[in-house]
Amino acid sequence: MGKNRIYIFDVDGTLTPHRARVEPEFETFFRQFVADQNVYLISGSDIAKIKEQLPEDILNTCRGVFGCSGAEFWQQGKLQYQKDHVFPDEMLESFQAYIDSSPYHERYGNHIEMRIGMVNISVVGRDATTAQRKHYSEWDMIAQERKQFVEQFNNIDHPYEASAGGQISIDIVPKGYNKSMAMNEILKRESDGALMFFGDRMADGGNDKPLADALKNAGSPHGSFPVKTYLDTWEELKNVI
Ligand code: M1P
Repeated sequence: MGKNRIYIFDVDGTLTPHRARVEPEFETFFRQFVADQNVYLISGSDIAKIKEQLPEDILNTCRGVFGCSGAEFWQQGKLQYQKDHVFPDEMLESFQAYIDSSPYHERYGNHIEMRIGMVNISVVGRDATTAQRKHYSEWDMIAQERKQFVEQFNNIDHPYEASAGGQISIDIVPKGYNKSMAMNEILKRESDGALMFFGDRMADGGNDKPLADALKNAGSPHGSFPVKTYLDTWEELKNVI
């Protein structure tokens, strides 16, 4: 492999099961991969949640970790920058109204989470257990509640955008505060880099799409690899080493 190949990984659904810790066998493989290659991570989650999913030695061996869809950047455990934003009260009230009016009636708490540069909203709530998450996610696959919210929200003429990254929630960011921000930040540091991005949400409305699109527009040698689970990621990476 060329020395300038730079790997960028989404976390949930790409390196780990959703909001869960990395599987032990993949962890062993990935620890070595990160040691041998140039790796960046990018998640819609904040650094506290990323640390619940991946061990700190792996995070610290990465060349950098972007949290909050790129609004914060960490290197070797040190914060490099944060790009925060104050969301209008009326918008937050409209999110509460949306949650209250959902036909999905189970609610488990923590429905509107403020993060650096973004808001994460969830009808079932971030305090849902794994089983409760799965239940909502299966319902949502049929009801398409999140997809419809994202489409409607993105059709409104305002300086905000929505995407669905994980299983149960929607991320809202100021327009452009999405994962595509990472491309320029990485190229500033790796000017001869060929960026290879792995993500599980590259379809319309997914939070990996803006970065996949930015890399496509930037053209060769950059590229994206859509995966469905960490097992797909593992298979792809086995071909690299
Ligand atoms: O990193 C992907 C997503 O992970 C979580 O999603 P969910 O709770 O819906 O599975 C959230 O942290 C979300 O913000 C993030 O995009």
